Amino acid sequence: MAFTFKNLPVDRDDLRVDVLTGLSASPKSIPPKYFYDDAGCRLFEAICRQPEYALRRTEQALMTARMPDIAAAIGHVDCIIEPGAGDCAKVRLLLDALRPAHLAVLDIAGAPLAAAAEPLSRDYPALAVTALGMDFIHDLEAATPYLPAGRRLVYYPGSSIGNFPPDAAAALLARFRLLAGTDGQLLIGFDLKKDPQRLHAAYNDAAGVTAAFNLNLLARLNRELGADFDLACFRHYAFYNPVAGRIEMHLVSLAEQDVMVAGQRVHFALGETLHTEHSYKFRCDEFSAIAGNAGWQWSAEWVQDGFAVQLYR
Ligand code: AVJ
Repeated sequence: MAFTFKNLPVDRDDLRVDVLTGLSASPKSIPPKYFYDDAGCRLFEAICRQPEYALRRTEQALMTARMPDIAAAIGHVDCIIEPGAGDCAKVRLLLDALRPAHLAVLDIAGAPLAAAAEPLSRDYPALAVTALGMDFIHDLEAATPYLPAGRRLVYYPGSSIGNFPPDAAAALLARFRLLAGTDGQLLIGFDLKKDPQRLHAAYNDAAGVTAAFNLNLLARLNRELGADFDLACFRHYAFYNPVAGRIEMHLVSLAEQDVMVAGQRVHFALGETLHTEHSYKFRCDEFSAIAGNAGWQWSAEWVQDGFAVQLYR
């Protein structure tokens, strides 16, 4: 039925500025959100099919198996809001169970989001769908004029929250309260701490798909910023850091080399790392402490095979 798409202005030259800033820092780093160009999105889907990477499959299995209970705990909602909705596949289970009148999906990649969200308004004829192409990490407030009144549920699945260090995660969850409004709830999925060998294997799959995903970041910079990274001169290196409670992904320089990026010369020493991602793993109590700092009150949780979904008010 009703479908609305708005591309809200992103008032920053994100990729160029963020990459040049990250490459001039020490240690060098690039924010993980830049993994997800078209090739990166396809590679991430391929990661989710690898036997070692169970995160997506486990969350789907949990949501399917426990949905009656989850829906009962949530109760009636008028609007579901999903930041970072991407292909809009995950929210369907919730739409089936909760039958809200309104769905708002937000993503930095506006055009693919609109393409994924439009079919939802056909498949759910009573549902009003609003797709907002926007940078919800830096400018969440821009979404509020497009959200209907009533009881809202913010849905943040997939352990995306694991990309943020605990302080930044708490800050983002605090901003989600703006989306939820008064009386709102938050349903969030995250990966649990588990056997470090299992974690290690999940980010070092035998087929090399995670390595290709990591290296695609350099290919993207070659394509979009006219950079000249030689992908054979960097090694995918991912490991679980149990002190920090996170997977760290790096691209380690195999030689001393200079690379041109957006017209600037960037020097890499032999063995120097370009840090590309943190993927934090939590215990349930650790996560509820973070959400508690953000002003959310724990109300229920579901755990299955090393993955957790928690509900907050
Ligand atoms: C999309 C952030 C949940 O951290 O597991 C997968 C991204 N990186 N393999 C994760 C990712 C390497 C993924 N998240």
